[in-house]
Amino acid sequence: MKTLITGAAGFIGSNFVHYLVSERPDWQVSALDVLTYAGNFENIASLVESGKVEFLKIDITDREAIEDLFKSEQFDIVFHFAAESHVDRSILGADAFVKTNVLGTQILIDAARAGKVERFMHISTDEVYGSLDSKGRFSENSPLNPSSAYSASKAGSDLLCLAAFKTHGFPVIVTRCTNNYGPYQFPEKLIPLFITNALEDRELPLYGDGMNVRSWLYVTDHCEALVKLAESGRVGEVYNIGGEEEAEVANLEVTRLILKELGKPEDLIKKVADRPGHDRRYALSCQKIREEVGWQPTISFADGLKRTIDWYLANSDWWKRIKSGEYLEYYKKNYGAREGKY
Ligand code: NAD
Ligand code: TDX
Repeated sequence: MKTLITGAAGFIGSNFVHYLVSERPDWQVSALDVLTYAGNFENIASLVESGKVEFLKIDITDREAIEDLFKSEQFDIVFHFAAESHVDRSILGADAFVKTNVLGTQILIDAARAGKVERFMHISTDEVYGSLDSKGRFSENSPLNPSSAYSASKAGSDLLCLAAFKTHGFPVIVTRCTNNYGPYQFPEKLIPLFITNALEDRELPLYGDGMNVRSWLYVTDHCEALVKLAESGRVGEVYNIGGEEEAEVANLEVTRLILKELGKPEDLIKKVADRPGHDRRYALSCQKIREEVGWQPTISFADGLKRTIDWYLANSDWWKRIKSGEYLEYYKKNYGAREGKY
C-alpha cells in the first residue's frame, strides 16, 4: 500500500507517521510537509534518515508541484492532515487559513482524482459543528455552524471533499475529531502551552471563566481510528471520532490536573480576556464509527495526560527550541493585549 501523508511534520501528522511505520510496516510511507512554523522535521527525522519514510517538502497550495507529484508517483491512499490549525492565529489573520485549508484541499482533490487514488482521508474537526451549551452532542448529521475562520475554512474543505464525491465519485472519507493531545504538539495549544509554561514557572493564561469544555482524545487513538476507517469505512461518508464522556473536561480542571501532576502552585493560573467567538462546549456522538468499524478510545484522559506530561518533561530541548523567535512575537501579539483584561 503506497501512502501519502500531508502535514506529516506537524503534531498529528508526525504521530501518524510513527504509528503507521510501527503498525503497518509493509505500507510505503511518503511524508509531505512545507514546514510552516508548526511543522518540525525533527519529529520524523529518524524515520526519514533510516530510509523507512520518504520526505517531500511541498506546499499543497502549489498546484504545479502537487500535480507533478501525483503524475510521478502512484499513491493508493492519501491521509490529508496539512492545515493551518490554530484558532487564535485565525483570529489574528485568516488569509493563510483560507489559502491552505480551502484552496490547498481542492488542489489535492484534483490531483488525487487524476492520479486515481483509492482512498482520500480528509482529516477534519468537531469545530465545524460550532458550540453546544451544557447538554447534547453533535452527530454526523448536525448542521455546520463554525465560529472562527479556522473552523469555517475546515467546514469549507469538508464540503469540497463531499462535493467531489457527489460530482465525480471521488473516494473520500471525511473524519471529524475532537481535541487531540500527546507528544509533539506545538506549544501554542492549551495542554502543551500550559505544561511548558508551568515548567518555566510562567503564568497560565486561562481564557474567560475557564469553564469551556473540550472532549480530549489521545493522539494515537485518533491514528488508530483513521487507519481502521481507511481500511473499512464507507466512501462519501462523514465519521465523528471522539473521546469518552470522562474525557469531556472544563479548561480550568485540565489546568488544575497539569499543575497537580507537576507539583506547581495554582496561583500560576491567570484568568485573561476571553477568545472572541469562544465555543463553549464540544461533544460528539461516536456511535457510527463504533458500530461500523468497531473503534473506540483505549487511553483514558488521566493516563494520556500523564504520558503527555512525561513526554514534555523528557523532551525539554524540543519545546525550548520552539519557544523562541517567531513564537515569542506571536505570544506577545496574542496574549499582550489580554493582560489583566478578565
Ligand atoms: P499542526 O498545525 O500541528 O500541523 C499542521 C502541519 O501542516 C504542519 O506540519 C505544517 O507545516 C503543515 N502545513 C501547513 N500548511 C501547509 C501547506 N500549505 N502545505 C504543506 N504542509 C502544510 O496541526 P495538527 O494539530 O497536527 O492538525 C492536523 C490536522 O488535524 C488539521 O487538518 C486539523 O484541522 C485536524 N485536527 C486537529 C485537531 C487537534 O486537536 N489538533 C483535532 C481535530 C482535527
Ligand atoms: O492560552 C490558552 N488559554 C485557554 O484558555 C489557549 C491556547 C487555549 N485556551 C482554551 C481555549 C479552548 O477552550 O483552551 C481550549 C483549547 O484551546 P486550543 O488548544 O486552542 O484548542 P481548540 O480551540 O479547542 O481547537 C483544537 O481542537 C480542535 C485544535 O487547535 C484544532 O486544530 C482542532 O480542530
